[in-house]
Amino acid sequence: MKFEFKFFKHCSLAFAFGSIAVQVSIAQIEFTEHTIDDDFDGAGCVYAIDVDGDGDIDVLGASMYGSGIRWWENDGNQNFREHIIEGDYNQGEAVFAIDLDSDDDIDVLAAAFGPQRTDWWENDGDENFTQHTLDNNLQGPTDVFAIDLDSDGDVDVLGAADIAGVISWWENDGDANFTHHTVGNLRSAYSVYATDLDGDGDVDVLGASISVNDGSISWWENRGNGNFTEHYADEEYNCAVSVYAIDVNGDNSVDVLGTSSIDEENNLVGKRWR
Ligand SMILES: [Ca+2]
Ligand SMILES: [Ca+2]
Ligand SMILES: [Ca+2]
Ligand SMILES: [Ca+2]
Repeated sequence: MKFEFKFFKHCSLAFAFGSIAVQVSIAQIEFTEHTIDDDFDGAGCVYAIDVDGDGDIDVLGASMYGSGIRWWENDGNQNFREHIIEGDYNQGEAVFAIDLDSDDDIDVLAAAFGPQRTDWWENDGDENFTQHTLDNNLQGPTDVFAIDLDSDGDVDVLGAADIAGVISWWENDGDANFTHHTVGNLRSAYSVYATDLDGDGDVDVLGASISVNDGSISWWENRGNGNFTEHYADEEYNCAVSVYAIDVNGDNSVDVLGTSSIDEENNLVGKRWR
């Protein structure tokens, strides 16, 4: 089976799942499809950032079927050249990129479900990447994200793990040495995101559960010193596969978006349900 990476001009999000919790109507915008790569088997996740720091946005991808972790270099005119970050990386569920070690270049994070790996790749400044293991104990990792969660000036890592049923974070000591902590338990955790949800200045955590009968969109209030208190954005939201948060309606409070892989009649329609 082949999947393609495509992008849609003027479009920031494309959903492929059964339902979307918040719908935003956009009038009179036309989208033109462009293919970035039509030969990336098992395309499982995509992210975009200026990987090489030349002022244009590049694309990263993780493959679920053995095509590894790759990035596509933008020449400035949206012609993309493929680079392999890691060729041997099966069941890649997630990819994310940020300057993780604070040396002013973009590093890469990824999670692989079956191999039970969460890794990061250090950029040497010329987009030569060296793999580091973040965690190989957490069962069934499904997502990875990074932000300064403890407000100490360095970027920490967040992860969701389906089989372990947990939302984790790894504390950066400032030299890219990471210590594992648990944000909270979440059955069949499938997606993680973090932002200041309650407007008190610290970063809170969101998680989506893909559980068929016990799914939810949960969030954990950051209470400081690595303590988190669980709340629900939606306690009964089965087969949740993705969560994100932003001020959708411009009222200066952050709203939550989620996607589910079931339709209103509880039929499974999502491609990634397991
Ligand atoms: Ca670039
Ligand atoms: Ca870096
Ligand atoms: Ca930090
Ligand atoms: Ca907060």
